[in-house]
Amino acid sequence: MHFVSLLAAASTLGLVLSAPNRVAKRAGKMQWVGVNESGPEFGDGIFPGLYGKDYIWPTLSTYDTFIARGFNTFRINFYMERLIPNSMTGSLDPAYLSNLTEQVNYVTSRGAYAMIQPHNYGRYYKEVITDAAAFGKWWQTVATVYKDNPRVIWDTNNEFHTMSTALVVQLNQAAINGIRAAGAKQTINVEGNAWTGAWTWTTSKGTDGKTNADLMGSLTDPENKLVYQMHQYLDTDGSGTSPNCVSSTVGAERLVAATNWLRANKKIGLIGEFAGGVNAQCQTAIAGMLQYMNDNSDVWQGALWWAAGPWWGTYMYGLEPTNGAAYNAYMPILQSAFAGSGSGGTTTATSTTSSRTTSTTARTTSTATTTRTTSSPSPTGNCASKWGQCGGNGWNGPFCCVSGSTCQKSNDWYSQCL
Ligand SMILES: *[C@@H]1O[C@H](CO)[C@@H](O)[C@H](O)[C@H]1NC(C)=O
Ligand SMILES: *[C@H]1O[C@H](CO)[C@@H](O)[C@H](O)[C@H]1NC(C)=O
Repeated sequence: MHFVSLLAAASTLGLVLSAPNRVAKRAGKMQWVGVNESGPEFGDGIFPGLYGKDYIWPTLSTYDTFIARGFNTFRINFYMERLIPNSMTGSLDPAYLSNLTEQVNYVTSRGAYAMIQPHNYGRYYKEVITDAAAFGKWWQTVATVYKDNPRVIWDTNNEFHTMSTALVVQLNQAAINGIRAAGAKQTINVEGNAWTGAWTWTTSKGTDGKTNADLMGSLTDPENKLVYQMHQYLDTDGSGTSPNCVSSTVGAERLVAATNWLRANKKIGLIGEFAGGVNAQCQTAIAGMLQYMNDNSDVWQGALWWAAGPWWGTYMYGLEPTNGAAYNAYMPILQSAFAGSGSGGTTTATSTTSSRTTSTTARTTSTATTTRTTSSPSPTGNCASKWGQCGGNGWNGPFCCVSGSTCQKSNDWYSQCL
């Protein structure tokens, strides 16, 4: 249906960057649109790992670049083991938490959503998590920290796979219960088995012979704010490891079965990871997928590109501003599809409404370089600059703020100049 308009949009891509106002805004209808932020989840299996060597935090200023272009949701990838080491029922690592909180507060203070996403594939120290109660406790501990921030979104875990679907359901339910037990009322993204693939939602079986469609609909939430997060890549096997897309229409096609399931079960969905290579066929396929989601916004409420982050180097899907391999080719398409979506993108955080968020995770054949490029707000004189950290457990930096901002406590681990 929209193929013609897509081609028209594609043909104007060259103009979009230089003259954005000449391109009619299409009405984006989704709540949560944005990108995955990578870095903290690098160094898989190296726990706790070393900051600057094994992992890195996203560069704070890149959030502003995206927000200015209509993105309102950031899926922040990290590891459960680094945030709560030793055991899932243990306590938070104050230093890692402080850095995560800095990211979360930076994003939400700008009116965007921060999706808290343990990139763990249903594993803790590489073992499939079978203790649902301990997993629920992990979530209760984490949710307690951010329960009062209305722009936080929870994502139970990245891409459960190669396990029992019934167990995946149990773990998701334990996470929901733990988050609610903490008193947190924000939106929760749940993820399915089989890498939470949208195109295989109704067909891929877990080790118990059950598909996500068979069992995931039974999850319950007293707040009624569940979002079913699925992932979708457009290469032959859907793994997101090739720059090629199957066809120019594969994006929309791969969402049809999941769309029908969501609608039949009265659920809301979000594509937490998607991407295509830098070529015309993929660009058309991605634009088509986003158009399809906007057209079916009764069930699709979010889309997050995979991925930005400071260490992607020349990675084919890298969206890091402004020299990521996919940045120039895909920002106009994403901006066009996201325009008018959600309520983010403002520069002040005033809303007290709770929100749903989207999350995407992706697999990466990570060839991370060890270039370190952080550009968090730097202290001015002896005081922290606006948006900077100005206190919290374990904080060694300035405790005062430059004039025009005041130090406000977010929680025991983080105070920020606002
Ligand atoms: C937190 O970030 C700072 C840089 O902002 C870095 O020096 C420190 O090592 C990081 N700590 C952790 C645990 O990530
Ligand atoms: C996304 O990142 C994770 C870990 O960083 C990796 O395992 C996965 O393969 C990546 N996805 C893609 C499509 O590159």
